[in-house]
Amino acid sequence: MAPESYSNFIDGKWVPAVSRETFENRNPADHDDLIGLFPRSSRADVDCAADAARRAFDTWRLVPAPKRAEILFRAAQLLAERKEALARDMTREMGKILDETRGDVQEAIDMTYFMAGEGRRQYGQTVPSELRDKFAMSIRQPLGVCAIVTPWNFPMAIPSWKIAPALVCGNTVVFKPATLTPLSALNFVKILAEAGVPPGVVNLVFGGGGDVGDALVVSDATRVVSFTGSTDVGRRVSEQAAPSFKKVHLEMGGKNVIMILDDANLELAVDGCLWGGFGTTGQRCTAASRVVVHERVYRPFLSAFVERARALRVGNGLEPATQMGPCVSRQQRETVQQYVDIGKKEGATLACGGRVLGDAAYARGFFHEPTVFADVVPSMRIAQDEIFGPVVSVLPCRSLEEAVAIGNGVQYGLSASIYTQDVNRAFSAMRDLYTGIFYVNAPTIGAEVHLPFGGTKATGNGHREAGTAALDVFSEWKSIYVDFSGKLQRAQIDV
Ligand code: UN1
Repeated sequence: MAPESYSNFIDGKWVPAVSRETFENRNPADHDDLIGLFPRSSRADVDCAADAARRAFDTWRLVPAPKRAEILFRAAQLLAERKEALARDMTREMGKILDETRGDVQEAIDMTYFMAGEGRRQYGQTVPSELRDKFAMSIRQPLGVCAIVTPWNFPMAIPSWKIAPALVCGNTVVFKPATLTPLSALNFVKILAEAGVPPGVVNLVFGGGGDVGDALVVSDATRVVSFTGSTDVGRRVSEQAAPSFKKVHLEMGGKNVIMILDDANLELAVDGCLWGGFGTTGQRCTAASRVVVHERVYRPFLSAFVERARALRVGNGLEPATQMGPCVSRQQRETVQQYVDIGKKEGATLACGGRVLGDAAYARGFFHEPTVFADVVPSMRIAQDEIFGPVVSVLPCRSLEEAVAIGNGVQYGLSASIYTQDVNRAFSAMRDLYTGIFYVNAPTIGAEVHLPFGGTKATGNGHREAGTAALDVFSEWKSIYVDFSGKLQRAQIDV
């Protein structure tokens, strides 16, 4: 049977790439399973999409925000109705277990409802004027065409974090999803169209970063670029966009820390580290890839954690018993293998895992054992680099101060967490960890859609997505002065 062939979505129509070229989408748990062929697009396709988005902006920006929001509300309802099928498609194309892909779709539902609510808010300010018979106020205005470039690890949640606020603010969109997860992107855009998003308002262009992504970033038509992915690519996006002064929102790497103090509830901490470290096979920017443990509880923590990591059931995410799916691709698993070698060479203790799972049941997928390195020193690369796989580094510490210093001692600043029963120490760590997100007695993952999401240092460039903070990415301020005195009134003149 010929594989299913999918199209780009430009100006409300499903169209192949101008070149007619395609790429394959395969299941990482079973690479014999070909999900479909998707357009390998290029600059010509991006130009068509950007042009459609530019034209659509002229009318979409004038649709009242509460009306735009009604369309989002309908989209959220459709997502909720089809949640199970969407989650299954997602597990099939990127591997994480069904419970997690259900959570991914749920985040998209939550974000779309949340932004639908913003259609009736988007508050500005009304302030007293310096002058009599004059009003002073500010409103949010849309910027135009937004380039939305998203990763494969949250194939529907992250697109929704960007597209829903972009639309409710009155912008139009050209969306380039990761080549590893095109089906979930297509499912999301189909639902938006079905909910009533007019032609040209959301355009979907499949293809690689070097072709489609770069063309979008440099296009004269795009006024915003919102990118989630690696720090290296984010730096390139930033450089390419700089000459045109377009707004760039970057959400990049993480090397997140869980700090476990000597008074922690260890059972809870072990659970948190397991979920934070190996959820999504460690392929989250919020993954708890470092665990810093007070020396008084280091040994008991380590043995309990290793025992639980060893017992994790790895397999196809579509099977209900599976607790951890495959790496998303062969390349991603190779990166994991390289870091296992690096960790061993650096002198860390391989406490469990460390091997590719390749025999019988695993032969057709990109499986890797859950891996724990112990006695890790902060300067080691496994404690510094974002690995994006099922590898957790455990480091000993002697005090809260040392834990905080280790926590801050990386180039990233996304998420951090502390396990302690002491409210004073929890608050002081919360203040001193220079990250965008902080958790107490919970792992580094699990951010909710109505609070700002993002990080400091090499994780971001000062913006946040999610919550009302996202409106700041997708709108800009206009200050308005209305003088109804009927005569010349002069501000900024000494009287
Ligand atoms: C990501 O890994 O890029 O907080 C996003 C979390 C999820 C989102 C992660 N809600 O872990």
